Amino acid sequence: MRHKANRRKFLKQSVKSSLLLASSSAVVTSCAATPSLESNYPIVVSTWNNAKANEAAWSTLTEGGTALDAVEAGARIPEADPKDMSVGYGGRPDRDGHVTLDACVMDHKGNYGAVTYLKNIMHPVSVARKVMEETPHVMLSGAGALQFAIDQGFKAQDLLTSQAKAEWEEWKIKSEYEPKINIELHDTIGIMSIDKEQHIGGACTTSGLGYKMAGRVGDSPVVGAGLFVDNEVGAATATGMGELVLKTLGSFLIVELMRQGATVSEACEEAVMRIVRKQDYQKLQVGFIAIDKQGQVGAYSIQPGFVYTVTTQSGTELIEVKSYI
Ligand code: SD4
Repeated sequence: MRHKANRRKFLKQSVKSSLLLASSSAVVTSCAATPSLESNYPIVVSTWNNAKANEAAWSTLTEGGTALDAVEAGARIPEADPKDMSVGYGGRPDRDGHVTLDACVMDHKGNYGAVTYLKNIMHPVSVARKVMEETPHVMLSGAGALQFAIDQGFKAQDLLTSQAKAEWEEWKIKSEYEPKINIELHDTIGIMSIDKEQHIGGACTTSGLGYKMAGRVGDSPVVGAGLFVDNEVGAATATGMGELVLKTLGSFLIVELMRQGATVSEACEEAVMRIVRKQDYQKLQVGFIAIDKQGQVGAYSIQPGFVYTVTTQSGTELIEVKSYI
């Protein structure tokens, strides 16, 4: 079993690293800053098949934008796309027919901003950035988030498209709530970038699980769950069943494991293992992607079918992810 062999290797490494961590605080910095052999940045990485988002992010980088500018520009692409039914405009509604959005951003200084349960605003990622930059808070929710967005000049509009409405009406006939694995292979976008200054930025945006209960908030806007960036170490983001990610804080875990010496892939695999060891995972999907400070990318998921998109100077590639099942 490959994952067992990897786990043994990783656990050995992590014991070694925790010994180091215990013996000297200076080692923490050197661990964190230990460069891997190859540098692979500027880079943009996103969950699922999000080539258009990566290309928008890449253009932003090439025009001199920061990693944060890049991930915001990237995330806005599926948010505005009515065909992407897991993000922004055209997203699947909750069981009462309301499209409610969660999003966050995090920058290389460790700043973070988020919105949850936001209705009627096409670009929650940009509102999240405004929360980060223009308020003394990190998270605004519901009516307060909407009021803030409007005060900041965002336009309120109906986000329920006729297609999403028709599917919801069909769903209502039986009203059976069952999250679907890998819906149409494009889903919540988690996007991370390293710019030419080697600064890391990340964003995550979603309409959450289709037909969720009114008021439900998932992992995507929660720091350490749907996204975490630490400029000394790397970044991670999650997609899939948010409840599983929230119970294990996978993105924070991945970054901390990398800090202690795990490779990007080992860290992602361990985050999945934390879920499968404790939770009922058989019918659910969670996928993680991560980058280290040098731009090395790793990923792992519970179920097969998860992919991610990576863009570097050599172009854009879609990568299939190894899974536990
Ligand atoms: C959530 N994690 O709201 C999001 C949904 C998602 O792929 O990522 N779907 O739980």
